[in-house]
Amino acid sequence: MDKRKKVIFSGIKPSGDLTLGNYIGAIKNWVKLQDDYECLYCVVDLHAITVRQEPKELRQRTLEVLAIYIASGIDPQKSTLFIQSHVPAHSEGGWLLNCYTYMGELSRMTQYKDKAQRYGDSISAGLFNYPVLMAADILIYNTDLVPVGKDQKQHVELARDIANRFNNLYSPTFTIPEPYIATTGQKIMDLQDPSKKMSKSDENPNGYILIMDPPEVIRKKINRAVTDSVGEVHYSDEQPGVKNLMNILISLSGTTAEEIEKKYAGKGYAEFKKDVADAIIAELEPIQKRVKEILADKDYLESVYKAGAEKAQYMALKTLRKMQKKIGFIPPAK
Ligand code: AQP
Repeated sequence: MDKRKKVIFSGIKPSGDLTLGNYIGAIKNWVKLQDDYECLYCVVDLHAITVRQEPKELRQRTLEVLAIYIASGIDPQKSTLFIQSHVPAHSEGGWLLNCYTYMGELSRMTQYKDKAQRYGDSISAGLFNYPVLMAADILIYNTDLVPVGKDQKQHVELARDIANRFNNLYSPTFTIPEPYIATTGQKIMDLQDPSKKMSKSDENPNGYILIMDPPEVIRKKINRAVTDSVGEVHYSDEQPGVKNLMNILISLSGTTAEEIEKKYAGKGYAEFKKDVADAIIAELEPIQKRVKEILADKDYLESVYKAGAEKAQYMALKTLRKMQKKIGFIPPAK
């Protein structure tokens, strides 16, 4: 019987300060997976530079993201925590896989099409190619499951296609990964425009809540969150702003939509919004405190990402060497 724990790989780009969307949609779920799977959680700095980053901010954010992972409950003793650029096999594997990916496939990626519309000709080649780097991230660890939001499913499917192509051309090399869409952990929408997802690079700070936002800012943003003129707390697509706030409350407090509807029946939105803000603050305050402690202890943080990179590199190199051998490269002399 195969006793190997299934491998999970996931990461977040340090391309902006992390939002409540990243927390509910990704990190909170990752914590739950640690006991049952072999988990690798990465700060994907190579992905962040597909859009221009200020070097000083990128450095600070990369460490802050790692501190947020740990403060949220990801245990470095159970999961492998590392910074993507510390494991060069990601870039090398990405280059190799580029040569087994078609321009047509990449042009069909919805996220690329959206961004190309926004940036026009000034879109970087990195943004076009990034799904191939993501395929390498996944395949070099022989990942079984990739926890992603629905928006990323297409990229995992591309990784599967590339893996199958390589396996068929040579011989079985990669595990074929599956997207793992968590049943809990909703897609959190923008507070000012609930038709689009909450994003850390949004221009309007009132649209998102940051994991590190102080309590008074959280209250202000929830108070300003767009609702409607219905005046009743209903879980309905007709009331997307209210539905989004309910999803936040459901994800954080474990209550159900029915319980929430009953509790606020005939009460308007003020008390409901206050309780949503309270739930967010109760969840984030202890995390914020811990993040600050972790960031103040540079030696500890360094020991975590050093050990993580060593373990990740060991796993990744095994696959990379296999790829190189099958392609026909001469192994380096010993
Ligand atoms: N609003 C969201 N609701 C639920 N899950 C979300 N995720 C992001 N936003 C939400 C999940 O977070 C993980 C990694 O995100 P990422 O930062 O690497 O990329 P992203 O999805 O492009 O996030 P942003 O905030 O929108 O980044 P920018 O603005 O820089 O492009 C994924 O698992 C994602 O599903």
